Amino acid sequence: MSAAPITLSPEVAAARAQARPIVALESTIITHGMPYPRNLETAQAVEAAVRQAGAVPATIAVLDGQLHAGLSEGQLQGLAQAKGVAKLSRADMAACMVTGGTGATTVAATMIGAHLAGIEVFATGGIGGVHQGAELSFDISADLQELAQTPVTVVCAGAKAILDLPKTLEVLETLGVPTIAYGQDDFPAFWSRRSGLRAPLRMDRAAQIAAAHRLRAQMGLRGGQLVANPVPEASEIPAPELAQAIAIANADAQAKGIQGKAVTPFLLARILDLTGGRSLETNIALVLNNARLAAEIAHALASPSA
Ligand code: PSU
Ligand code: MN
Repeated sequence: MSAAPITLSPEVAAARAQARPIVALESTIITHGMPYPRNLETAQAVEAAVRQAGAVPATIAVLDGQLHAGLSEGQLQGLAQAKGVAKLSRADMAACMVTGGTGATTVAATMIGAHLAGIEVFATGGIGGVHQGAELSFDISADLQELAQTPVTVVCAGAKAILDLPKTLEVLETLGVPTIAYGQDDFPAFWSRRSGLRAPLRMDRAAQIAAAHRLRAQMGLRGGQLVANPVPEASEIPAPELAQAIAIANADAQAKGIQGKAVTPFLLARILDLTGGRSLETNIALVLNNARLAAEIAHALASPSA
């Protein structure tokens, strides 16, 4: 069999060889989730937070046809400023690579890249899920299916209330994805600590999350785990304050006939506008918080008892 079609940065390759903790990071948040230059500053700060926690960051992206785990400073800067970068999921990753394209990886594609690189933990902001009105549009993110089949533990801050959260939890249950709230009973809702919905599972320690990851593999259970880590209290925007912006953003998307891959980036940009940039500060705080928890889980996985 030929080697996995992924290029590890020297730092990631060394960490793999020495079985040191590594945290994968996605790139769609950089190209489609935040405006320049905050996207670049955030990507750099998240990598720094992972290093500070004693793990190695591995940002995943396709650059000129090459799938990378671990980007150089120059590669990260280029991606943050590039225009027209593709947003890649399971369906279009290989096509982008064979045509020499450049693409940012969503949660689904980052899980695939992480798994190819031998990385078991991945930190992001929010995952894709079931969109409001999905009973008509059928818009359900491929992230959910990926969690059901690729063995990577994904640390997020829950899912945004731009989605239909009860339906998102239902689909995760149907697919057999362990959905674990960290340190509380409520499923967090990205900018808000609470969604008002009880999470199916709760864990209070990174070591437990790592142990469950290991045990699932030993039992031959397919797929990963979803860890929902509430945004730090000081940075949260309570759900009622966002309800109006979310309603407007969803109505605008419908009125403009936004479809497919364009839906999530459209909603994110619209909410940023409608909250006068406040949502971005919360977004940055929660990604950093997730990077720290992911590093703790990576440490636990790298220790022999896990
Ligand atoms: N949700 C967020 N921020 C994001 C995304 C989702 O709060 O940046 C990005 C992630 O990369 C996620 C993708 O995997 O959007 C989901 O897109 P879609 O809904 O088209 O599957
Ligand atoms: Mn979609």
